[in-house]
Amino acid sequence: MLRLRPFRLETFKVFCRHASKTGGGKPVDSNALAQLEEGYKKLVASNSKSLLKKHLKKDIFDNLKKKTTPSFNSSLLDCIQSGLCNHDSGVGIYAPDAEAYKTFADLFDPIIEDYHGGFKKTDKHPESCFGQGKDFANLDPNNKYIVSTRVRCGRSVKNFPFNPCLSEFEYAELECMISGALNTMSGQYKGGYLPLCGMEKSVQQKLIDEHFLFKEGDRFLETAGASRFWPIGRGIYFNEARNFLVWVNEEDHIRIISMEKGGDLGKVYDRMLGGVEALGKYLQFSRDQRLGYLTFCPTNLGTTIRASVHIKLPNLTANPEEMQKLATKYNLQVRGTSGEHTEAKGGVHDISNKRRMGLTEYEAVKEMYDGIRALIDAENKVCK
Ligand code: ADP
Ligand code: DAR
Repeated sequence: MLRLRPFRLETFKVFCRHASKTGGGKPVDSNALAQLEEGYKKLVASNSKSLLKKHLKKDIFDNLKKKTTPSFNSSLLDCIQSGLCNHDSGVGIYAPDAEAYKTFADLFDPIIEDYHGGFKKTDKHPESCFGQGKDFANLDPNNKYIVSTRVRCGRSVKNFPFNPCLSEFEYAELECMISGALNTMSGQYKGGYLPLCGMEKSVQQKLIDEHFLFKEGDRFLETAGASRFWPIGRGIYFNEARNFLVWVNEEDHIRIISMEKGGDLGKVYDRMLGGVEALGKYLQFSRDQRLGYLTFCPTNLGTTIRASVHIKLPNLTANPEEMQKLATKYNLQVRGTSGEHTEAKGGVHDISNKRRMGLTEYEAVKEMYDGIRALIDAENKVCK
């Protein structure tokens, strides 16, 4: 049974004011068009390796540059300004609202196909099939390689646009709805919500350094318009054991995270699944028939699951070509110790499944499981 917050007339009035202000179908203004043309010219001339540069061909650019989404008036500039400003983007595009995936499908579809290993515009993401933790043995029972294991998924709350289209009030409204649902959690999930507003800077930095809390001032998100009114509406939920966390309104409305020391992937995964189920009793999540669960970034669509290990593989690290060859073979993403766009510190890499669409939740976690086992086997072979 879904228990929504009591209807609040002022919420509805603000929503109408916001929607009327941003009602779709308005032509793109000349200033935005000029920015778009200028930014596109610079991108084409750059040595960017982003998927945006790879797939935004001139004919697609010309066909899309004057389009806007029907409900929130999001433009092509709103979608790609992060990639135009940051030529070192890996992807370079976000959806300001769910309709953008359809309005700008000619650009999103080839980028989705490229990133998610061949998910074509005619493909349909499968229905959810989560499997369960006992399907996955401990990846490192002797604690030789794996420092910690983390599994996360993202969820967007129905009837709210993504970050760049949220009003200040809607950030607060979402935070209220999500933290309200979190504060009903019991058993191993019982804990407390910490808004970023009012959080001591030293506490915030410690949580970031411990890899619990998201970083601040991400230039990719800032230039995508996802950091407006910061830190209003943003925060983190912890359970008492601090192995279940929820990020509120960072990149997505909700990131549901389970993590702990060691390699017990099954236990970490089960804990995340229980959290998703508990929150789903109070909140309605946005799910598209074809794209699966909807998120702000196209790299997170579908299952939205990233299963990762912080792992030390000194021999493979000394042989990066071999490491990358295996990562490619098993659809793994090798990142630095603090996640994307960071370097490995102390030989610790963050290695996770790369693709999230065109496979079930169980298959996405299995792909990471098989890949990490293959990396550990290779580490042993290289060492002998
Ligand atoms: P996401 O990985 O959810 O897409 P980010 O890359 O922005 O989000 O940040 C992930 C955070 O979680 C980073 O601080 C990263 O160091 C941390 N992290 C990722 N995997 C693990 C892990 N297995 N153990 C501990 N921390 C992790
Ligand atoms: N930083 C952007 C997005 C990459 C995917 N990571 C997300 N969504 N957190 C880039 O294009 O590099």
